Amino acid sequence: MKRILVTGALGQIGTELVIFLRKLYGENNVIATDIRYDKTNVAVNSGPFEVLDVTDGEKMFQITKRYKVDVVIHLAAMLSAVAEQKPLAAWHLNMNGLMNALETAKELGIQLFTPSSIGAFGSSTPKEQTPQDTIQRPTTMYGINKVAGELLCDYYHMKYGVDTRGVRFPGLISCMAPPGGGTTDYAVEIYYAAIERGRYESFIEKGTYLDMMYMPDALQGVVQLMEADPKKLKHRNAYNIAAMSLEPEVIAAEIRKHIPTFVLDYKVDPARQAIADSWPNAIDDSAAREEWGFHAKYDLENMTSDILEKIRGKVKV
Ligand code: AKB
Repeated sequence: MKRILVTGALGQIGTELVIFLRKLYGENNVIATDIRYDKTNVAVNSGPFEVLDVTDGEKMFQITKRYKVDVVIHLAAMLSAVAEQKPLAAWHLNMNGLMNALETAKELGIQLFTPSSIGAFGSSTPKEQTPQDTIQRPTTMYGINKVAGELLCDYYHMKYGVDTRGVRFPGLISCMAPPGGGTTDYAVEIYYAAIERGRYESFIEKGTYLDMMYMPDALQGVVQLMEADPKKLKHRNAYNIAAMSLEPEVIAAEIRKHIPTFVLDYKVDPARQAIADSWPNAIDDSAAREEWGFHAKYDLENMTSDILEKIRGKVKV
């Protein structure tokens, strides 16, 4: 990757990815874009930034061309819980935004990364060690968008030779920018609540296992996949990647090693619980390991120590 444009750069992944990429490829070689402008966000004030609504295909094309971009990392999307509340808006943003990114990549002959998700699976998918290639009949609008997105990326690669690549992200845990409207957001909130209040009320039910990953592993994965030898990529548009399968009590027990008085309560949100129940417990990421060497470094123990220390440093208790 030489010159990279990131959409949705002020989101949970984008904010950290832009900083990570600027360190690797140079500040001026990473163009951050987002629908909103926030001068306090580090992605805005550490290098080039453009306001971009990804449903505006012409503007996306013009910015990408003007900056002589080699790679688009298309992150702008509506997450699972909000997409269930606003299915038409989700379809509009998630699908038209992706189509614009694909058309831009096709017209300019450049690479495109876009993430899929564990949300691309559904209740009829095997729940344990979910294979790379398996049944994908999601029951959420977000999941339908993700499956359609995986197929569209395959189509643009096969038909037009676009170098499309992607992973199925698990829930991502981080503390630089908050997640917005996802089902796995509880796993971020719990750490803030532990530091700020010493207790948390989970909207996801006890015993609900979902794949999670600490952000540094996700960022490393994006770069590693984009730099991988294309000849080795048999599943280029949506590799399962995994780090840990967690449920609320397991996270709480780990937090108690640092904050022994931490209390976890439950106030389950039926809408988000239904989404979580339709997703796998733990996915198999052997294709990503074999084809491009993915390997998550963080487990629950080292992630928890790291994130608690970071949140302590930024939150006034
Ligand atoms: C969500 O919960 O919607 C996302 C995801 C797993 O794709 N974090």
